[in-house]
Amino acid sequence: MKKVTLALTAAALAMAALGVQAKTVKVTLTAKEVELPIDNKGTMYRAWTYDGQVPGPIVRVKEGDIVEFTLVNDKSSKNSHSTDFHAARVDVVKEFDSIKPGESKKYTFAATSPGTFFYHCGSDPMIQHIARGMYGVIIVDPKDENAFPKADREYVLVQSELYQNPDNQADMMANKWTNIMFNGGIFKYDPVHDPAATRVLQAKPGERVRIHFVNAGVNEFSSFHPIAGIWDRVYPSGNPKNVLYGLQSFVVGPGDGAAFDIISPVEGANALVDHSMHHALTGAIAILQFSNDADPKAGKGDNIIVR
Ligand SMILES: [Cu+2]
Repeated sequence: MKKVTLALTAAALAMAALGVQAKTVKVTLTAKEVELPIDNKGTMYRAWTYDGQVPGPIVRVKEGDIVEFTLVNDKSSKNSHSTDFHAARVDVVKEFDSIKPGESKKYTFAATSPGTFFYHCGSDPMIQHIARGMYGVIIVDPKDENAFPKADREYVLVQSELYQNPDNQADMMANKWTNIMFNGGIFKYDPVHDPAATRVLQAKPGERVRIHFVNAGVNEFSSFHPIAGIWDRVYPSGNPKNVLYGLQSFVVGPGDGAAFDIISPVEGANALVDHSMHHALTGAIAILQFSNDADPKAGKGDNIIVR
């Protein structure tokens, strides 16, 4: 308890220095080892997850918030787990260390930088904990609500690699992946390459669509490109102070993130891909369908990740 109070005080002081009234946001994630589908046919995979989902739940806070984070390692787990938030500035040894099955751990950090950040398990061997699915996205919205042009819709996409045998670390170290996935599924949002796919991303022509993109890796870089579109703006790390205009592709390395804005003047489809072709053609394609009939709820609120 004392530790938490001290950490809170330090975080509050950091925010006071920024002249920000800190709000405390409680976030709890539970490490769970479960079977999950990795394609549209329902092929199951022995995943390690946060809250039984890959990617884990989206954590969304505002710049200046104090995040009071609790990790629970479910008692059914067979492994120790941990959480590394890229949006945090803390002590790696104290805050990011592992807890055993049945244990829980709390730490606190100040969300001082706005952006689209990766979070992941850092327990040994980290390559396996991430590759099996222990990753997600924390979005820190800027405290200045006008820092970004307003997005009409937002989507989260996390890129990752599929290693056929989740117990084979040697294959992970040797980069012997078989598929590249968005949001934990092969061609999850691509009915063109997989007729079993039932989901796409949706928007209307003229709308500003913001893709919060994270590359969970574990090894491959992503050359993220909208086929038949142009990124109107790209914000490296998702920070509104980092802005690039009119890009065809932008490279996001393993463990990195960025926000991508796109606007289509016409109805029709764009295909969001990792333009490294052996990545795209093994699963890293997501259709963004622009239609005047787009579902008004898609890409808003809790629907910014299409499960
Ligand atoms: Cu883990």
